[in-house]
Amino acid sequence: MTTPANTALKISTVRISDVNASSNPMLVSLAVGHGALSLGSITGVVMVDGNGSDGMLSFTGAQSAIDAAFASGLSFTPASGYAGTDTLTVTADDQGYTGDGAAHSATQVIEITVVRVPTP
Ligand SMILES: [Ca+2]
Repeated sequence: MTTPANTALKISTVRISDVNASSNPMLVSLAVGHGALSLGSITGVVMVDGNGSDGMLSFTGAQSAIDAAFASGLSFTPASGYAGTDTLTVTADDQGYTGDGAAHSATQVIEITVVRVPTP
């Protein structure tokens, strides 16, 4: 994904799925290296780290609530003046509610390129 410098990017390609989790809450962690993250709506999820200004967010919720939170719009705002590459890492952990008792996690990585905009 690509966004101009100093411009927020809506990320709609995050999909969390864990066939084992059913309605049990999963822990979702989001992290970027060079910017801030925010969600449009957090109805139905419980924020563990609700302040995305440091580039990290985490929350727990059932599958349907997590889907709704991502559908409401995940925004990445590059750090002021930053241009270059960044990586959004999304980790989902079923917290060991099902299966063999051990927590299982899945990670999705989304590459982001922040493009420098020529100043007039
Ligand atoms: Ca944070």
